[in-house]
Amino acid sequence: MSEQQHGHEAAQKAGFETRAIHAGYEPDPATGAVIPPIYATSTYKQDGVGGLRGGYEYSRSGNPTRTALEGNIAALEEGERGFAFASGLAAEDTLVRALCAPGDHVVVPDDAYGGTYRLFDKVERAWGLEHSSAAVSDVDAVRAAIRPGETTLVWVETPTNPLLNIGDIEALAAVAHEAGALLVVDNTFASPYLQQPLTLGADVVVHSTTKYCGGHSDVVGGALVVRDLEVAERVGFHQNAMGAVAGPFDSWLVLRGLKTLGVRMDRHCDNAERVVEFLAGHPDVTQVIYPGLEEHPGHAVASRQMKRYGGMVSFRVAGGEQQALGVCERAEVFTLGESLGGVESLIEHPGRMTHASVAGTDLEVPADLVRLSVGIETVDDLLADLDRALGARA
Ligand code: P1T
Repeated sequence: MSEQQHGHEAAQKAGFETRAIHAGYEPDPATGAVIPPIYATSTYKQDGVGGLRGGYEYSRSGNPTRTALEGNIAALEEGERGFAFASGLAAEDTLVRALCAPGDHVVVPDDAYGGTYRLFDKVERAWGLEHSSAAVSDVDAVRAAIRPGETTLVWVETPTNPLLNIGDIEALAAVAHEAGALLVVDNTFASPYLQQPLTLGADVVVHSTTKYCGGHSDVVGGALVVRDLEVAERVGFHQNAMGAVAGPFDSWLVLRGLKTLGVRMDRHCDNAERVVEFLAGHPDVTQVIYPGLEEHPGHAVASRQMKRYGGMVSFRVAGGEQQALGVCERAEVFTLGESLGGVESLIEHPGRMTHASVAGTDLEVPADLVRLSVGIETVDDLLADLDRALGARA
């Protein structure tokens, strides 16, 4: 591993925010630049055949800006190695092909990002990988879905997208390991600031860095962090062999975003808590879903494994799908759009938007469901916007 991949030794052991700002990169010895340059280069001059400077040969295989990001996110997740990809789904596909073979079986969540389920159901299945779905909040159901000797991965999101169910990472890791499978946790909703699955026994963390890691809705990216060197080798080989890498500019944007992850997440959480309180008191809201609520079935587990409960809030509205669509369309400060985790608040209708691809499957979501990505604007403006959007009947 290069010097940069490990970053500054002290930064690795420091507090979260110090690691977020320093890990993965040391000021450039030639210029002192405190921020890694965007190395917009496809190839590198060799000092004689095979005489590589810093191990760099070709930018699919390695690029210093990407290396800085990979070292940083590995330090934040307390993993052995990080890998940056062109999107969350590219990271997922690379991971599956690195760790599974045709004929294997994986357990996937029965509530997850629709695109993740579509990847397993429409792409990996055609490659020969079978899957069964189980509720991540039900450890016994996950155990029952495992096929001993065939299941190579147990795949979990926690909190899930969009229903914010909570999986007990420690218990799920034990169940996966008992059966000789690895536990993969998609940590996109929590971000490494709120939860570090590798420290709880997970083997691989997946991120759509498009979301909280990038944090500004200006980049699409993905990442994997692993804690085992053998898994790292397989993932590294496939990252290069499959080629869905993060480019240098995208890597730079995600790295810049990560530096402020801690302060952003705290404000996302503060604002989400106020939004939850407001929605819980609104007569047209039939259910508020947030792991921070005591009545949430995953509250105790979330309190144990998460620092706070995050910036995502889902709720169901009286009046069914038409009213839910109306709320989405009437909101103004909350922008109607897919994605999440940026500084600006977003609102969406999962059934028609992010989860349209799972209609008719085990993963279908309620039609009266609205999902919020609560941003870091002035919270009173967010509450007034929701009040206006909910107030008028369609
Ligand atoms: O969009 P991409 O960067 O490829 O990441 C896919 C992905 C993976 N995992 C989770 C938990 C996700 O939420 C996503 C993407 N989700 C959305 C675009 C969304 O609006 O829910």
